[in-house]
Amino acid sequence: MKNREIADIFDKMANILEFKGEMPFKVNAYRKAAQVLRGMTKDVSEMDEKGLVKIQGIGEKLAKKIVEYVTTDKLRKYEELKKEVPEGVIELMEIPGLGPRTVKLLYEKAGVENISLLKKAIDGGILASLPRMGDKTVEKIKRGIALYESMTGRTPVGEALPIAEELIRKVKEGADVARIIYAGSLRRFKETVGDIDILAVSENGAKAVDFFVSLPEVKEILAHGDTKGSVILKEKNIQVDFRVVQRESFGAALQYFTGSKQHNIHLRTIAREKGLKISEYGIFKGSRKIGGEEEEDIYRILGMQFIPPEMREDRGEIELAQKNQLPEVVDLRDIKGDLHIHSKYSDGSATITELRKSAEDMGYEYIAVTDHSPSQRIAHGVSPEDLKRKLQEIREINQKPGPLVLYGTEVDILKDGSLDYLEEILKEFDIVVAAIHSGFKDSEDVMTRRVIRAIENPYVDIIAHPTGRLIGEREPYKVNIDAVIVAARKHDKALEINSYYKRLDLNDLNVRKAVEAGVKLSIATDAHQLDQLAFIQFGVGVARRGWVIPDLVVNTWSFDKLRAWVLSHRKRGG
Ligand code: DGT
Ligand code: CA
Ligand code: CA
Repeated sequence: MKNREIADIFDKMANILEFKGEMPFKVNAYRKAAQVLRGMTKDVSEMDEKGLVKIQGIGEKLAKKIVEYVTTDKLRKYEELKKEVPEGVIELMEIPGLGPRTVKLLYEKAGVENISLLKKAIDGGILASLPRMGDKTVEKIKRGIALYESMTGRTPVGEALPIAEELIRKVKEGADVARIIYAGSLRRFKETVGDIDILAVSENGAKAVDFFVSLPEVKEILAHGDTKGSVILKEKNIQVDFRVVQRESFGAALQYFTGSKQHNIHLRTIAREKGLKISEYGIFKGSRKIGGEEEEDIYRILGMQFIPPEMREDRGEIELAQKNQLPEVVDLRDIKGDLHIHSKYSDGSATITELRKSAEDMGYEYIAVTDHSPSQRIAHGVSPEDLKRKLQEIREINQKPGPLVLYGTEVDILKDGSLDYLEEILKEFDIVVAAIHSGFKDSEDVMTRRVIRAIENPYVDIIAHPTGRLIGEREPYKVNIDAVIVAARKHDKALEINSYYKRLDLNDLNVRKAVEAGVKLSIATDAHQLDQLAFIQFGVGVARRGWVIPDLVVNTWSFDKLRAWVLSHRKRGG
């Protein structure tokens, strides 16, 4: 969607303006507009200037710019700004922890104008000698570079998926394709994807490829043949590989291009042992093709269960499928509710009534509205007085038919591991999610103690985003996750799989550890806007990658079972 393309440009413009020392209100107007654009569900290309100005956060000037980009695919002002600063400097501002002001200092005092010069300045000790640059800051910048580089060329799954879905929709509409699907790491729901792989069946492959590479989203064509087109998109510079195959090899091609590479290599070895051969064209006995139109053919003929794409990482899934012992992993359809959502009572943008309506549309039986506690000042933690109003509102809402709204909180775990509400307040909640939002730099011992003390608290049911990482932006805090898992098991508490696509926390490997220990999990979105309730699919993706069965997931349970579980903690006193 144009919205995201424009939002990215506005953010870059804000950076450049700030770097140039422009007035803060100008800079902030661009940042604010970018944020608004990202939160919108309506496509700006379908709006005119008048409609745009009506949106809060978009003034007349910015509305004009949006229209300009929609109609000309360019923004003159942005092109001009780009010429005023070196390209490398614009990239430097993308590094976590390196805002425009620090970059300006580095540029002016040390001539740092790209990442490689920055690294040299760090290694040569030049950086540490600059004003306002202690060893600690330099360390932080070093970690920021490492995070940035681990992401370069990779896109979070939550950003790649809507892009892929939109491209598929357009190809379906405009080209003659009988089948079309995304494959690769995206279909495996890996947390970041290197590129998007799309596979289609068409009677007229060359024409379908022509159509694909000519889409307006395309910035650059890397390859353009009769059966394959590779392009770079304007949005995020993400690469997309589009392949057209024959109807009779669709299944084999889908299996092949879904990967992972390691999974496929292992399958090929098994095929060879059986005197068979698999390729993107089919499964063969000698020169005779014995299957490949459907993906299921491959696994069946190899003598194993069908393996869900998310599990195809060669982490033992093939051995289990051969023994018919593959776990039946949780599915989106199993989810009965969302136990971590923010409303207007704290920093969410929706009312409880609006949230309930969306939950109903999603077919949920219940949702928990879990606003922040008071120590989260920036996030407008809810005061004890406002909690009374909130509880009253929820009781009234629950009188009307619809999903049950649970009175919840995301309470802060304080420095010493105690909670940010007193017991008499905590005991009123239907469900308590506890989380760390401060002291990220504390030692592993301190952090682990904090989390475990929270787990031991009888009022805590779920630990939210247990490691605190933000993909490409912030490392996890130091916490001994094995010890946390042991404590969660002992006290029968759940660990969250936070589905916000920059968190995905616990990650797939930690989820797998939790599953092996028999620890319960909550797959929740941490939604701050209505449309973020749909992020649940990313959490389910992580859960499937971690081999989670539905029984372990507390929000696949009926409300009665959930309620009994919560009460059991309080009864046991821990
Ligand atoms: P990515 O894009 O880096 O996130 O990861 P993938 O898994 O999407 O990798 P990609 O796009 O390079 O290739 C898509 C799939 O195609 C990959 O998962 C497996 C298959 N594939 C590609 N190249 C090879 C190869 O050289 N050998 C094998 N066995 N499979 C390959
Ligand atoms: Ca890929
Ligand atoms: Ca690829």
